[in-house]
Amino acid sequence: MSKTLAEKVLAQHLVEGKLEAGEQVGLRIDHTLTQDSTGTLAYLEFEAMGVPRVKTKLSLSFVDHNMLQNDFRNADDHRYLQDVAAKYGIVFSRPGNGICHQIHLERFARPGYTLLGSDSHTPTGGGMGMIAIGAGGLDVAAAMAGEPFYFEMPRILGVKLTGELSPFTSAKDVILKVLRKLSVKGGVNKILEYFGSGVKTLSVPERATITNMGTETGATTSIFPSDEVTKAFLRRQGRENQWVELKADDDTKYDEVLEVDLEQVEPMIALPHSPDNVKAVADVEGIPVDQVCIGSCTNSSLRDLKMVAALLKGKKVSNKVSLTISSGSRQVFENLVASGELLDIIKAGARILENGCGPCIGIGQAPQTDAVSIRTFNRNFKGRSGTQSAQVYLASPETAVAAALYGKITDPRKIGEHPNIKLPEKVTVEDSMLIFPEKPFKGEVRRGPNIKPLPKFSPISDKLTGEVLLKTGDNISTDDILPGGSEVMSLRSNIPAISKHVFRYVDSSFADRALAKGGGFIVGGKNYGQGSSREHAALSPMYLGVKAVIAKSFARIHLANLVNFGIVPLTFVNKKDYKNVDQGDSLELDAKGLKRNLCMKNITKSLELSVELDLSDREINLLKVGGKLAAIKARHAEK
Ligand code: MIC
Ligand code: SF4
Repeated sequence: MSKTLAEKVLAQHLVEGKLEAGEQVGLRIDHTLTQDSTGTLAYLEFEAMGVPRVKTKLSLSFVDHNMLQNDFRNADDHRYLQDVAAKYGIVFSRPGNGICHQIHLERFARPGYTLLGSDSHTPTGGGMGMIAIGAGGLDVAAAMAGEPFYFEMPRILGVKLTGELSPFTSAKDVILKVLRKLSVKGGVNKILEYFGSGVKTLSVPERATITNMGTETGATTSIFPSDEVTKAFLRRQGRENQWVELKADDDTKYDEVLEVDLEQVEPMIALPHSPDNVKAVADVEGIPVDQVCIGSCTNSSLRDLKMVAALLKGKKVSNKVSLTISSGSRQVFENLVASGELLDIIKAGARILENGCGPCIGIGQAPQTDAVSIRTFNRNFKGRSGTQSAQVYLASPETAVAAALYGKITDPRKIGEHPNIKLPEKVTVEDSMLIFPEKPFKGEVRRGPNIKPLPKFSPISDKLTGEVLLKTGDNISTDDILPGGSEVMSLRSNIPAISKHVFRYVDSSFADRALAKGGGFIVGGKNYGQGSSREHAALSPMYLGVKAVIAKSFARIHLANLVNFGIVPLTFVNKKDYKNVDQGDSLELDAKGLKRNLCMKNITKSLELSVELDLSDREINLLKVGGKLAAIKARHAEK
C-alpha cells in the first residue's frame, strides 16, 4: 500500500500501536531538545526518574529564552542546565549561541529521524524531513529515559504546493495563508505534509518557517520531503553524508488535500491578537508603525537576514520606528559579519539584539503603550510582547522591512527592485559554543536557591468537589494561563513562586482565590491551552489545587500536560452545557474508577451534566496514579 512521507518515518520508529488515525501510537525518539525555560523542570523530572544517562541517539539542552540575567536566578538556571547536561550525556548549547530550533536545524537535524522537544515550535525540524514534535518537559524527560512518546495518530493533511513565489513574498506568507484557511484549531490532530512541484522552489530554512508555524494551526507536526535542496543545505553545513532522499509514494492518497499555488501568494499579515487573523498586507496598508522586530525561530535564518540586509542596504529606518534584529544563531550572525551585511543593517539604524528568542516571549523590547509592533514572529496573543495595550502584527521579513522603512504598514512590493538573494555554497560553521559531554562527569550539579524541588503528586480522589474558580472563552492560550516575560519567566524553576502568576492578566485574583478556596475547577471553551508547551501552565494550577478542567475541547500539548500532572481534563458531552456552569458554581464530580463517561453535579444550579474523559487507557491509568512522573518512578523502582 502506498504511504505518505509522515507514515514512512513514523513506521520506522513505531514501537506500539497502529498507524491509523485516532489510534494511540508509541514512537521511538532519536533526538530530544530542551530550552532553558522548560528545561529546568524537564531535568528536575529526569533526575527524579533515576536514570544514569540519556538513552537517545542525541539529547540537546539550549539556553535561548531567558538570558537577561536581571539577578542570580537565570544565571543559576543556566549553570544547573550545564551541570546536568555534563552529568547525563547531553549536548549543551551555551547562552548566546542562538535559538534551539535554528541551531538544531543547522547542526543536528537529519532527514528521517524523530525529534521530541520541550518547545511547541519543535516542528521546525520538519523542514528537514524529520518527524519533529513539541511536548511538555516531562514527556521529553521520559524520552531521554528511553520511553516511547505516546500520542494519538493524526490524520494526514496533504498541502500541495505548485508554482513559485513572486518577488517580495516568502515562506511566512505561505504559512499565514494556510493559517487563514485552517485557523488556530484547524490543524488539531493532523500532520501537515507538504508535497507537489512547488516544494523544490523553497530552501530548507523557508520550509522550516512553514513547519515551525504549522504549530499555530494546532497541528501535531508538519513535514517536507528530503530532496536535492535538503542535500545542498546539508552540504553547506558540512553534513552532506547525513542526507537521505525521502518522499511520499507517488500514488499516495491523503486524508485531505489543501492546494496552495505559490504564484498566487501575496504578502500577508496576521492582525492582533491571533495568528489566524490574517489579511493581505495590501488591505491594511497605511497603519502607522512604532516598532519592528525581526527574528525568532520562525524568521531568523541566514536566508531571512540576508534578505533584510539587502533590502535595508543604503536606506534609513523611519525615525518613528524602533527596528530590532536578532539572529537565530551565532552561525547566522557570524556569516552576516563576515559578508559585511551586518554593516548594512546597522547603518540603516537597526538595534542589534543577542541571538535568542528575546522580544518574541517578552524578554525585553516591550513596545510602548498602544504601540503598533510588526514582528516576524509566530504568536501575537494579547500581552505576550510585555505590553497589554500593544497591537502586534505578524509578517514576513520583507513586510517587516517595508514597515520599518516607511513607518507604516506597506506592501513590500513597493520597496522597488528585488534583491536576488543567493545562499553561499559553504557557510562558516563553528561549534565552539556547543559543549559535548565528557565522560565520566566529575563534580556535582549546582542548584541556585531559586531552584525548588518538584511539588508532590497524589492519586485522584474518588470524589472531586469545589467551586468553578474561573470560566473562560475559546482559544485560551498558555500565555493567558501563565504569562511569559522576564519577571514571570525567571521563576520557571520555582513552582510555588510562579504559581502566584496563574491567569494574572485574565483575572489577577485567581491565584489567591484558588488557594483560599482550597482549589477547585476551571471551565474553558474550545481549544483550551493552545500555544506553548510550558508544563507550568498545568503544574502551577495543580499546585494551586485545580482538580479538573472542563472544556469544549483542548489543545494537544496542554491536554497531555494536564494528564501528566494529575489534573482531570473533561469535555462536555453536550457542548451546550458550557452555558450551564458559571464561575462560583459548586461542582461535584464522581471520579471513582475514572471511567470514560462521568457525571458532574452542579450543586448550585441543581443540574446533572454529562462529561467525558476523552483519553486513552494509558492516559487514564496515568491519572489514576497521580500523573506520569509517579508512574515512571514506580516503574524504574521495580527494575
Ligand atoms: C513560546 O513560544 O511560547 C515558548 C516560550 O517558546 C514556549 C515554551 C515556553 O513557554 O518556555 C513554547 O512555544 O513551547
Ligand atoms: Fe523562542 Fe519565540 Fe520561538 Fe518560542 S516562538 S521558541 S519564544 S523564538
